[in-house]
Amino acid sequence: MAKLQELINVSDLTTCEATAQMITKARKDGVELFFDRASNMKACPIGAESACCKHCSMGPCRMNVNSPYDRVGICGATIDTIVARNFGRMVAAGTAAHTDHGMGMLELFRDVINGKNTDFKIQDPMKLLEVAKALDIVTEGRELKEIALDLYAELEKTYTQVDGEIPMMKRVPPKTLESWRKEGIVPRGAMREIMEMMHRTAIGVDQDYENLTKQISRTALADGWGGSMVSTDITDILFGTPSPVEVEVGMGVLKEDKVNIIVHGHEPILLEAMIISAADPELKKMAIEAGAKGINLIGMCCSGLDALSRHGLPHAGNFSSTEAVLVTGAVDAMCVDVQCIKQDLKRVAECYDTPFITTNYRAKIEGALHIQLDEHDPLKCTEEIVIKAITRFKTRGKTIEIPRKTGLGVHGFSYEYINYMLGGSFRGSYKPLNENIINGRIRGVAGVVGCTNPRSKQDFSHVELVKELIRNDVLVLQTGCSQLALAKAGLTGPGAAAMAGPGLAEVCETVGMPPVLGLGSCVDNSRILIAASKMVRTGGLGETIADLPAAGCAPEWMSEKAIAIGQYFVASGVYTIFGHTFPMTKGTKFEKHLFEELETKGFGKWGFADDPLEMARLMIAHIDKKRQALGIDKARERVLMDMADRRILDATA
Ligand code: NFS
Ligand code: SF4
Repeated sequence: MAKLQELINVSDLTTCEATAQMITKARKDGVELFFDRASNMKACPIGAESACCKHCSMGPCRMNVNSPYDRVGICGATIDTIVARNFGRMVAAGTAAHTDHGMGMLELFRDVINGKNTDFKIQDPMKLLEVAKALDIVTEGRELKEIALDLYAELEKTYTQVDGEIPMMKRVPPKTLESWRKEGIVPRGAMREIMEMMHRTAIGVDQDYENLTKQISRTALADGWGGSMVSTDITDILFGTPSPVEVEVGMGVLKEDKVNIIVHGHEPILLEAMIISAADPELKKMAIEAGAKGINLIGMCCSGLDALSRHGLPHAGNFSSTEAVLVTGAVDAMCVDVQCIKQDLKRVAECYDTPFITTNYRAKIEGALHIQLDEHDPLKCTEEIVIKAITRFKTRGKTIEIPRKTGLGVHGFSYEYINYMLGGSFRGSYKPLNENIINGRIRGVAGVVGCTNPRSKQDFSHVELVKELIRNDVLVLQTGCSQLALAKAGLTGPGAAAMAGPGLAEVCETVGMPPVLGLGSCVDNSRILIAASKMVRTGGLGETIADLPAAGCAPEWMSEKAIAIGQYFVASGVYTIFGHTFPMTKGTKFEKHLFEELETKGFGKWGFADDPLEMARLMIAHIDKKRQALGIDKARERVLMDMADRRILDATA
């Protein structure tokens, strides 16, 4: 163990008590975690500003981050070309991850309707009809299977369509779509957009940062309004549309007397199959015969968020806690599929005799046990994993330490449920939300999303930012690892309304909702797009998404997927702030383009801040600017005056 580790205070690495406890235990056990490596390995300063190009073997070419225009690459590429190309490739990679995941869900949907997979069935036919109708598929007087087959064929275009607009463009507010048409960025199929993005960023192709930006937006839109949106809708159709459910989160959900199985990754099929296997009476009996009180299935990261929203399944933590949870020694198996799975999980699992199993042919880990999950017969894989976990339970060592802390919160707010919750079952509508924004009780809406990162104190910025936003009457929508940060901190329960400003608190108390609404995994950011689209269509808040008093933030991001998400929010009209680092050389034309010029063209724009209170300040200032442009800033002043008046009255009473 490096000496340095002793010097780094655990409280500087995380605000998650359970993770802190496990970092301390890992140090005692002599087990290195990614926190230690992040502390010991300095980020390359040129790479951090994205000022280096290795797209051909004449290079790699490194620019000077302090005076970026004093040289060009061997081929002549300028700093703007280099940074824009690097950024474009991040967007392409992020989009590929979400769309490949979505394509997998669509294939599963096809197999279920064709009877090739009999373990699953359509859980939400109403949603199937709703999505079909939104895409102009005839539903009247037709069999569900017929409609489903048409829907499959239509949605496949999201990925494969060579030319023309993808189907989900029908859901975009008309004026927003018009601005995309004008700019030439309405996406075709994601495969085409990713291919073109990769082509245009190769040596000697597109060397105009503004032109590159168009393809960057087009690719990202093929993710948000394409691959991710299809993934969310199909997952809802297959496994049920979430509605609010109370869930326990944090490492305290591990049970000393049960067989603990962790599922970590992103594609819902593994966890859905695991839910069936964990409930299998024979396997349960086997667990009891092994001396356990039962099988305790737990999710992590986005797989976990999917199952938490849909089934109320307990969740052990976000990205920065996936190694730490193994340090408890109480995990009897960890199985993974794709994305955000640190290679070192295998080694940490070995240190604690935990079986670590990869299940997807696209994501093997050298030396790790692989049990392939066959989409046509998924239970074969998951049953085997449960048996392995039971075997491990029997031989568990004595050095188990489970942090006691858990958080309780309400999650599973689909955009459909927001509709119902605010409008009531018979007149479900976004009107009450819009009205409360117009009258100023709700100042605006913020999406706080994204990863945690060992270079940033875990959960700290997420929690402080959200606290500040709700204190200022901003309603917060959440997805991804951010949602878990807030859930652990206890801000996703109705009790959190007490921490909100007077206007937002009043709405939350009337409706009985928390001021922080968890919408699910990262592909479920598409729910935020649909909600924004509904707000525009409902009226009173402008004609495009860019007119809404709304802003987004990923304060502790780390994945290329986050960059793709950020770009589709920006292209959709949202001011989007990223924290702690940004892959951008300062003082470049490309930076100005993303951070200022896009907004003048009617899009959103990028922002950056390191401090959560500064992030909140920028977001609130933007929301207020939009309120002013809509002419509803006066209404808010009145509401605040009313509150002040009331307080004076109370004081004099
Ligand atoms: Ni999103 Fe999910 Fe978490 Fe970041 Fe990774 S789990 S898809 S990328 S780290 S939020
Ligand atoms: Fe250097 Fe140009 Fe090759 Fe990039 S593409 S490595 S800038 S020569």
